[in-house]
Amino acid sequence: MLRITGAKVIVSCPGRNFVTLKIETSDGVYGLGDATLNGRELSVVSYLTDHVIPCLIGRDAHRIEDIWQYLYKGAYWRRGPVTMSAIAAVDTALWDIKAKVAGLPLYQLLGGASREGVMVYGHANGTTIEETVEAARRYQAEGYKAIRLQSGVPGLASTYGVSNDRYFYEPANGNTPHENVWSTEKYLRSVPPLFEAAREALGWDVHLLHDAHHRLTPIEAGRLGRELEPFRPFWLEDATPAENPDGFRLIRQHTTTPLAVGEVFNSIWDAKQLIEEQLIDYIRTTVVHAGGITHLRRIASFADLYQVRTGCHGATDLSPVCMAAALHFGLSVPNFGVQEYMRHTELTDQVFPHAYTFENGMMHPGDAIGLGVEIDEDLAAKHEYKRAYLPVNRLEDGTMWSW
Ligand code: GCO
Ligand code: MG
Repeated sequence: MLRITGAKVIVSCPGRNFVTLKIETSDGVYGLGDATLNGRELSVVSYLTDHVIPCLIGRDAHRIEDIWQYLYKGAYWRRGPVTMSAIAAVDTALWDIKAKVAGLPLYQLLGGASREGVMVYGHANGTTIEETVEAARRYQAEGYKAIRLQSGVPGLASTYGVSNDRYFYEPANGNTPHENVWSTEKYLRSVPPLFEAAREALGWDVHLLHDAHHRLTPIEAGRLGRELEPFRPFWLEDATPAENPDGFRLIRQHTTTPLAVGEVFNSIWDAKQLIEEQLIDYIRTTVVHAGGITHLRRIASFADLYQVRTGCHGATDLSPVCMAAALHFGLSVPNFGVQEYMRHTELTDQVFPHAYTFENGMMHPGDAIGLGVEIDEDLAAKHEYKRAYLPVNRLEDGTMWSW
Protein backbone atom coordinates (compact mmCIF):
# COMPACT_ATOMS: atom_id res chain seq x y z
CA MET A 1 0.00 0.00 0.00
CA LEU A 2 1.23 3.45 -0.94
CA ARG A 3 -0.32 5.71 1.66
CA ILE A 4 -1.42 9.25 0.82
CA THR A 5 0.24 11.27 3.60
CA GLY A 6 -0.59 14.80 2.54
CA ALA A 7 -2.11 17.01 -0.12
CA LYS A 8 -1.93 20.72 -0.70
CA VAL A 9 -3.48 23.19 -3.07
CA ILE A 10 -1.13 25.69 -4.68
CA VAL A 11 -2.75 28.85 -6.03
CA SER A 12 -0.59 31.04 -8.19
CA CYS A 13 -0.91 33.78 -10.80
CA PRO A 14 2.11 33.73 -13.10
CA GLY A 15 0.32 36.03 -15.57
CA ARG A 16 -2.98 34.19 -15.06
CA ASN A 17 -4.46 32.13 -12.24
CA PHE A 18 -3.73 28.44 -11.82
CA VAL A 19 -4.81 26.00 -9.13
CA THR A 20 -2.58 22.96 -8.68
CA LEU A 21 -3.07 19.98 -6.38
CA LYS A 22 0.02 18.22 -5.03
CA ILE A 23 -0.52 14.79 -3.42
CA GLU A 24 2.26 13.29 -1.31
CA THR A 25 2.76 9.62 -0.41
CA SER A 26 4.49 7.58 2.29
CA ASP A 27 7.47 6.69 0.11
CA GLY A 28 8.14 10.29 -0.90
CA VAL A 29 6.66 10.14 -4.39
CA TYR A 30 4.28 12.99 -5.15
CA GLY A 31 1.93 13.77 -8.01
CA LEU A 32 0.42 16.92 -9.54
CA GLY A 33 -3.05 17.66 -10.86
CA ASP A 34 -4.53 20.77 -12.48
CA ALA A 35 -7.68 22.11 -10.78
CA THR A 36 -8.08 25.45 -12.57
CA LEU A 37 -11.65 26.56 -13.32
CA ASN A 38 -11.31 29.89 -15.08
CA GLY A 39 -13.05 32.73 -13.25
CA ARG A 40 -14.26 30.43 -10.45
CA GLU A 41 -10.88 29.19 -9.15
CA LEU A 42 -11.43 29.60 -5.43
CA SER A 43 -14.57 27.45 -5.41
CA VAL A 44 -12.44 24.48 -6.45
CA VAL A 45 -9.77 25.42 -3.90
CA SER A 46 -12.39 25.31 -1.17
CA TYR A 47 -13.94 22.08 -2.48
CA LEU A 48 -10.52 20.42 -2.41
CA THR A 49 -9.26 21.82 0.88
CA ASP A 50 -12.47 21.73 2.90
CA HIS A 51 -14.03 18.56 1.54
CA VAL A 52 -11.77 16.34 -0.56
CA ILE A 53 -8.33 16.38 1.06
CA PRO A 54 -9.60 15.26 4.50
CA CYS A 55 -11.01 12.13 2.80
CA LEU A 56 -7.80 11.36 0.96
CA ILE A 57 -5.32 11.13 3.80
CA GLY A 58 -4.45 7.52 4.59
CA ARG A 59 -5.89 6.05 1.38
CA ASP A 60 -3.90 3.85 -0.99
CA ALA A 61 -2.66 6.10 -3.82
CA HIS A 62 -2.64 3.13 -6.18
CA ARG A 63 -6.42 2.70 -6.04
CA ILE A 64 -7.17 5.33 -8.67
CA GLU A 65 -10.50 3.96 -9.88
CA ASP A 66 -11.79 3.35 -6.37
CA ILE A 67 -10.84 6.86 -5.23
CA TRP A 68 -12.52 8.28 -8.34
CA GLN A 69 -15.75 6.39 -7.56
CA TYR A 70 -15.49 7.33 -3.89
CA LEU A 71 -15.26 11.05 -4.67
CA TYR A 72 -17.96 10.89 -7.37
CA LYS A 73 -20.55 8.67 -5.72
CA GLY A 74 -19.56 9.53 -2.18
CA ALA A 75 -20.41 13.23 -2.47
CA TYR A 76 -24.06 12.37 -3.17
CA TRP A 77 -24.19 15.64 -5.17
CA ARG A 78 -23.00 14.50 -8.55
CA ARG A 79 -21.22 16.22 -11.44
CA GLY A 80 -20.84 19.96 -11.99
CA PRO A 81 -17.68 21.86 -12.97
CA VAL A 82 -16.44 22.48 -9.40
CA THR A 83 -16.77 18.88 -8.23
CA MET A 84 -15.44 17.39 -11.45
CA SER A 85 -12.42 19.73 -11.58
CA ALA A 86 -11.56 18.72 -8.02
CA ILE A 87 -11.93 15.01 -8.84
CA ALA A 88 -9.88 15.58 -11.99
CA ALA A 89 -7.02 17.10 -10.00
CA VAL A 90 -6.94 14.12 -7.62
CA ASP A 91 -7.13 11.64 -10.48
CA THR A 92 -4.36 13.32 -12.49
CA ALA A 93 -2.07 13.48 -9.46
CA LEU A 94 -2.67 9.79 -8.74
CA TRP A 95 -1.82 8.80 -12.32
CA ASP A 96 1.34 10.91 -12.04
CA ILE A 97 2.25 9.02 -8.86
CA LYS A 98 1.51 5.59 -10.34
CA ALA A 99 3.62 6.30 -13.41
CA LYS A 100 6.48 7.61 -11.28
CA VAL A 101 6.37 4.46 -9.13
CA ALA A 102 6.37 2.35 -12.31
CA GLY A 103 9.29 4.38 -13.62
CA LEU A 104 7.46 5.09 -16.89
CA PRO A 105 6.08 8.08 -18.76
CA LEU A 106 2.33 8.05 -18.15
CA TYR A 107 1.34 7.21 -21.73
CA GLN A 108 3.04 3.82 -21.34
CA LEU A 109 0.56 2.97 -18.59
CA LEU A 110 -2.32 4.04 -20.83
CA GLY A 111 -1.50 1.42 -23.44
CA GLY A 112 1.55 3.02 -25.02
CA ALA A 113 1.83 5.34 -28.01
CA SER A 114 -0.79 4.92 -30.74
CA ARG A 115 0.95 7.48 -32.95
CA GLU A 116 4.26 9.33 -33.30
CA GLY A 117 2.94 12.63 -31.99
CA VAL A 118 -0.14 14.62 -31.15
CA MET A 119 -1.37 17.00 -33.85
CA VAL A 120 -2.19 20.39 -32.34
CA TYR A 121 -3.96 23.47 -33.60
CA GLY A 122 -2.84 27.01 -32.91
CA HIS A 123 -4.90 30.20 -32.81
CA ALA A 124 -4.59 32.71 -35.61
CA ASN A 125 -6.48 35.89 -34.90
CA GLY A 126 -6.62 39.50 -36.04
CA THR A 127 -8.97 42.43 -36.09
CA THR A 128 -9.36 42.17 -39.89
CA ILE A 129 -9.41 39.26 -42.34
CA GLU A 130 -6.01 40.37 -43.68
CA GLU A 131 -4.46 40.35 -40.19
CA THR A 132 -5.93 36.95 -39.37
CA VAL A 133 -4.73 35.42 -42.62
CA GLU A 134 -1.29 36.94 -42.00
CA ALA A 135 -1.23 35.38 -38.51
CA ALA A 136 -2.28 32.04 -40.02
CA ARG A 137 0.59 32.26 -42.50
CA ARG A 138 2.99 32.64 -39.58
CA TYR A 139 1.55 29.53 -37.92
CA GLN A 140 1.87 27.65 -41.18
CA ALA A 141 5.50 28.76 -41.47
CA GLU A 142 6.10 27.42 -37.95
CA GLY A 143 4.91 24.01 -39.10
CA TYR A 144 1.35 23.94 -37.76
CA LYS A 145 -0.86 21.46 -39.60
CA ALA A 146 -4.06 22.84 -38.08
CA ILE A 147 -4.97 26.46 -37.42
CA ARG A 148 -8.01 28.04 -35.82
CA LEU A 149 -9.19 31.28 -37.47
CA GLN A 150 -10.96 34.00 -35.46
CA SER A 151 -11.32 37.49 -36.84
CA GLY A 152 -12.79 40.78 -35.69
CA VAL A 153 -16.36 41.42 -36.82
CA PRO A 154 -16.90 44.72 -38.68
CA GLY A 155 -19.18 46.92 -36.56
CA LEU A 156 -18.42 45.18 -33.24
CA ALA A 157 -15.90 46.68 -30.82
CA SER A 158 -14.50 43.38 -29.62
CA THR A 159 -14.81 39.76 -30.67
CA TYR A 160 -14.22 36.43 -28.97
CA GLY A 161 -10.80 35.02 -29.80
CA VAL A 162 -9.27 38.27 -31.01
CA SER A 163 -6.52 39.82 -28.91
CA ASN A 164 -3.94 42.57 -29.20
CA ASP A 165 -1.19 40.03 -28.77
CA ARG A 166 -0.86 37.84 -31.85
CA TYR A 167 0.31 34.80 -29.87
CA PHE A 168 -1.47 34.90 -26.55
CA TYR A 169 -5.18 35.29 -26.09
CA GLU A 170 -6.37 35.79 -22.56
CA PRO A 171 -10.07 36.50 -22.11
CA ALA A 172 -10.14 36.51 -18.28
CA ASN A 173 -8.99 39.94 -17.26
CA GLY A 174 -11.58 42.02 -15.41
CA ASN A 175 -11.84 42.58 -11.67
CA THR A 176 -15.52 42.57 -12.58
CA PRO A 177 -16.73 41.01 -15.85
CA HIS A 178 -16.20 43.14 -18.98
CA GLU A 179 -19.36 43.63 -21.02
CA ASN A 180 -19.03 42.90 -24.73
CA VAL A 181 -21.56 43.65 -27.44
CA TRP A 182 -22.63 40.91 -29.84
CA SER A 183 -24.52 40.79 -33.12
CA THR A 184 -25.14 37.41 -34.72
CA GLU A 185 -26.09 39.05 -38.04
CA LYS A 186 -22.81 40.94 -38.30
CA TYR A 187 -20.83 37.90 -37.25
CA LEU A 188 -22.49 35.55 -39.72
CA ARG A 189 -21.61 37.87 -42.60
CA SER A 190 -17.96 37.95 -41.56
CA VAL A 191 -16.94 34.27 -41.34
CA PRO A 192 -17.34 32.90 -44.92
CA PRO A 193 -15.13 35.66 -46.44
CA LEU A 194 -12.50 34.90 -43.78
CA PHE A 195 -12.39 31.23 -44.81
CA GLU A 196 -12.39 32.10 -48.49
CA ALA A 197 -9.39 34.42 -48.02
CA ALA A 198 -7.61 31.87 -45.83
CA ARG A 199 -7.97 29.05 -48.38
CA GLU A 200 -6.71 31.33 -51.13
CA ALA A 201 -3.65 32.33 -49.08
CA LEU A 202 -2.86 29.05 -47.30
CA GLY A 203 -3.95 26.41 -49.78
CA TRP A 204 -5.65 23.13 -48.95
CA ASP A 205 -2.94 21.23 -47.09
CA VAL A 206 -3.71 22.77 -43.72
CA HIS A 207 -6.68 22.13 -41.44
CA LEU A 208 -8.74 25.22 -40.69
CA LEU A 209 -10.96 25.43 -37.59
CA HIS A 210 -13.41 27.94 -36.18
CA ASP A 211 -15.08 28.50 -32.80
CA ALA A 212 -18.58 30.02 -32.71
CA HIS A 213 -18.39 30.03 -28.89
CA HIS A 214 -21.99 28.99 -28.15
CA ARG A 215 -23.53 32.09 -29.78
CA LEU A 216 -25.73 30.76 -32.56
CA THR A 217 -29.14 29.17 -32.66
CA PRO A 218 -29.18 25.74 -34.32
CA ILE A 219 -30.63 27.05 -37.56
CA GLU A 220 -28.07 29.87 -37.71
CA ALA A 221 -25.32 27.32 -37.09
CA GLY A 222 -26.74 25.15 -39.88
CA ARG A 223 -26.48 28.07 -42.26
CA LEU A 224 -22.94 28.96 -41.23
CA GLY A 225 -21.85 25.33 -41.54
CA ARG A 226 -23.34 25.12 -45.01
CA GLU A 227 -21.72 28.37 -46.15
CA LEU A 228 -18.33 27.16 -44.91
CA GLU A 229 -18.56 23.78 -46.68
CA PRO A 230 -16.77 24.91 -49.87
CA PHE A 231 -13.73 25.77 -47.72
CA ARG A 232 -13.67 22.35 -46.02
CA PRO A 233 -13.30 23.37 -42.38
CA PHE A 234 -11.87 20.73 -40.03
CA TRP A 235 -14.57 21.66 -37.56
CA LEU A 236 -17.09 24.23 -36.43
CA GLU A 237 -16.82 24.40 -32.62
CA ASP A 238 -19.51 25.16 -30.05
CA ALA A 239 -21.96 26.13 -32.75
CA THR A 240 -24.82 26.39 -30.27
CA PRO A 241 -25.16 25.93 -26.50
CA ALA A 242 -25.34 22.19 -25.84
CA GLU A 243 -27.67 22.00 -22.84
CA ASN A 244 -30.24 20.84 -25.36
CA PRO A 245 -28.43 18.21 -27.44
CA ASP A 246 -31.40 17.96 -29.83
CA GLY A 247 -30.30 21.31 -31.28
CA PHE A 248 -27.41 19.52 -32.92
CA ARG A 249 -29.79 17.32 -34.88
CA LEU A 250 -31.17 20.44 -36.52
CA ILE A 251 -27.64 21.59 -37.42
CA ARG A 252 -26.85 18.15 -38.88
CA GLN A 253 -29.90 18.36 -41.14
CA HIS A 254 -28.37 21.36 -42.88
CA THR A 255 -24.64 20.84 -43.09
CA THR A 256 -21.83 18.32 -43.49
CA THR A 257 -19.33 20.62 -41.78
CA PRO A 258 -17.88 18.55 -38.90
CA LEU A 259 -19.00 19.65 -35.45
CA ALA A 260 -16.99 19.84 -32.22
CA VAL A 261 -18.37 20.51 -28.77
CA GLY A 262 -17.78 19.86 -25.08
CA GLU A 263 -15.16 22.15 -23.54
CA VAL A 264 -17.71 23.11 -20.86
CA PHE A 265 -18.93 19.53 -20.34
CA ASN A 266 -17.86 17.83 -17.15
CA SER A 267 -19.04 14.26 -17.53
CA ILE A 268 -19.89 11.52 -19.98
CA TRP A 269 -23.56 12.25 -19.33
CA ASP A 270 -23.27 15.67 -20.97
CA ALA A 271 -21.95 14.01 -24.11
CA LYS A 272 -23.89 10.73 -24.20
CA GLN A 273 -26.74 11.66 -26.53
CA LEU A 274 -24.55 13.77 -28.82
CA ILE A 275 -22.18 10.84 -29.23
CA GLU A 276 -24.59 7.93 -29.54
CA GLU A 277 -26.81 9.76 -32.02
CA GLN A 278 -23.68 10.79 -33.95
CA LEU A 279 -24.64 14.44 -33.73
CA ILE A 280 -21.00 15.52 -33.35
CA ASP A 281 -17.65 14.53 -34.82
CA TYR A 282 -15.24 15.69 -32.11
CA ILE A 283 -15.61 15.68 -28.34
CA ARG A 284 -13.74 18.52 -26.59
CA THR A 285 -13.90 17.42 -22.96
CA THR A 286 -10.50 17.66 -21.32
CA VAL A 287 -8.66 16.28 -18.32
CA VAL A 288 -9.17 19.13 -15.85
CA HIS A 289 -12.86 19.82 -16.36
CA ALA A 290 -14.12 16.31 -17.06
CA GLY A 291 -13.00 14.22 -14.12
CA GLY A 292 -9.38 13.53 -14.99
CA ILE A 293 -7.67 10.90 -17.08
CA THR A 294 -9.86 8.10 -15.76
CA HIS A 295 -13.13 9.71 -16.84
CA LEU A 296 -11.78 11.15 -20.08
CA ARG A 297 -10.70 7.67 -21.15
CA ARG A 298 -14.22 6.45 -20.45
CA ILE A 299 -15.67 9.22 -22.64
CA ALA A 300 -13.16 8.46 -25.42
CA SER A 301 -13.90 4.72 -25.34
CA PHE A 302 -17.61 5.42 -25.62
CA ALA A 303 -17.02 7.95 -28.42
CA ASP A 304 -14.90 5.44 -30.33
CA LEU A 305 -17.95 3.18 -30.77
CA TYR A 306 -19.55 5.97 -32.80
CA GLN A 307 -16.47 7.17 -34.72
CA VAL A 308 -16.37 10.36 -32.70
CA ARG A 309 -12.79 11.53 -32.16
CA THR A 310 -11.16 13.55 -29.41
CA GLY A 311 -10.36 17.25 -29.74
CA CYS A 312 -9.45 18.30 -26.22
CA HIS A 313 -9.76 21.86 -25.02
CA GLY A 314 -6.30 23.36 -24.50
CA ALA A 315 -6.67 27.10 -23.88
CA THR A 316 -4.22 29.00 -21.64
CA ASP A 317 -6.49 28.57 -18.62
CA LEU A 318 -5.63 24.86 -18.64
CA SER A 319 -2.29 24.70 -16.87
CA PRO A 320 0.83 22.93 -18.18
CA VAL A 321 -0.10 20.12 -15.76
CA CYS A 322 -3.33 19.59 -17.70
CA MET A 323 -1.51 20.04 -21.01
CA ALA A 324 0.95 17.28 -20.10
CA ALA A 325 -1.89 14.96 -19.07
CA ALA A 326 -3.78 15.76 -22.28
CA LEU A 327 -0.70 14.87 -24.34
CA HIS A 328 -0.21 11.50 -22.63
CA PHE A 329 -3.91 10.83 -23.21
CA GLY A 330 -3.79 12.05 -26.83
CA LEU A 331 -0.72 9.99 -27.68
CA SER A 332 -2.31 6.80 -26.39
CA VAL A 333 -6.02 6.98 -27.18
CA PRO A 334 -7.07 5.18 -30.40
CA ASN A 335 -9.64 7.74 -31.54
CA PHE A 336 -7.51 10.85 -31.22
CA GLY A 337 -8.50 13.77 -33.47
CA VAL A 338 -6.61 16.92 -32.60
CA GLN A 339 -5.42 18.77 -29.49
CA GLU A 340 -5.81 22.52 -28.96
CA TYR A 341 -2.55 24.25 -28.06
CA MET A 342 -2.51 27.84 -26.88
CA ARG A 343 0.99 28.60 -25.73
CA HIS A 344 1.55 29.62 -22.14
CA THR A 345 3.66 32.66 -21.31
CA GLU A 346 7.32 32.23 -20.46
CA LEU A 347 6.59 32.96 -16.81
CA THR A 348 3.94 30.22 -16.68
CA ASP A 349 6.41 27.78 -18.23
CA GLN A 350 8.98 28.77 -15.59
CA VAL A 351 6.54 27.99 -12.79
CA PHE A 352 5.69 24.66 -14.48
CA PRO A 353 8.86 23.25 -16.09
CA HIS A 354 7.80 20.44 -18.41
CA ALA A 355 9.08 17.68 -20.65
CA TYR A 356 6.56 18.11 -23.46
CA THR A 357 7.77 19.52 -26.75
CA PHE A 358 6.41 21.03 -29.96
CA GLU A 359 7.90 20.29 -33.34
CA ASN A 360 6.51 20.61 -36.81
CA GLY A 361 2.87 20.97 -35.76
CA MET A 362 3.02 17.97 -33.44
CA MET A 363 3.52 17.68 -29.71
CA HIS A 364 4.95 14.89 -27.61
CA PRO A 365 4.62 14.47 -23.82
CA GLY A 366 8.29 13.50 -23.56
CA ASP A 367 9.79 10.47 -21.85
CA ALA A 368 10.28 11.78 -18.33
CA ILE A 369 8.62 9.46 -15.84
CA GLY A 370 5.11 10.37 -14.67
CA LEU A 371 3.40 13.35 -16.28
CA GLY A 372 6.73 15.02 -16.92
CA VAL A 373 5.74 18.33 -15.36
CA GLU A 374 6.94 20.00 -12.18
CA ILE A 375 5.93 23.04 -10.16
CA ASP A 376 8.45 25.55 -8.85
CA GLU A 377 6.67 26.30 -5.58
CA ASP A 378 8.94 29.22 -4.58
CA LEU A 379 8.33 30.98 -7.87
CA ALA A 380 4.62 30.14 -7.70
CA ALA A 381 4.41 31.72 -4.25
CA LYS A 382 5.75 35.00 -5.62
CA HIS A 383 2.71 35.41 -7.87
CA GLU A 384 -0.41 35.86 -5.82
CA TYR A 385 -3.93 35.01 -6.96
CA LYS A 386 -5.71 37.92 -8.65
CA ARG A 387 -9.44 37.80 -9.23
CA ALA A 388 -10.20 37.74 -12.95
CA TYR A 389 -13.53 37.22 -14.66
CA LEU A 390 -14.39 36.05 -18.14
CA PRO A 391 -16.37 38.67 -20.08
CA VAL A 392 -20.13 38.63 -20.53
CA ASN A 393 -22.05 39.36 -23.73
CA ARG A 394 -25.04 41.55 -24.51
CA LEU A 395 -26.87 42.04 -27.79
CA GLU A 396 -26.88 45.54 -29.23
CA ASP A 397 -30.21 46.25 -27.49
CA GLY A 398 -28.81 45.19 -24.11
CA THR A 399 -30.18 41.64 -23.91
CA MET A 400 -27.89 39.18 -22.11
CA TRP A 401 -26.39 36.60 -24.48
CA SER A 402 -23.97 33.68 -24.22
CA TRP A 403 -20.34 34.76 -24.22
C1 GCO B 1 -11.25 27.57 -26.70
C2 GCO B 1 -12.14 28.14 -25.67
C3 GCO B 1 -11.51 29.16 -24.78
C4 GCO B 1 -12.48 29.53 -23.65
C5 GCO B 1 -11.73 29.66 -22.39
C6 GCO B 1 -12.64 29.94 -21.22
O1 GCO B 1 -11.79 27.05 -27.64
O2 GCO B 1 -10.04 27.62 -26.51
O3 GCO B 1 -13.36 28.50 -26.20
O4 GCO B 1 -11.04 30.26 -25.47
O5 GCO B 1 -13.16 30.68 -23.93
O6 GCO B 1 -10.97 28.50 -22.18
O7 GCO B 1 -11.98 29.78 -20.02
MG1 MG C 1 -13.85 26.96 -27.60
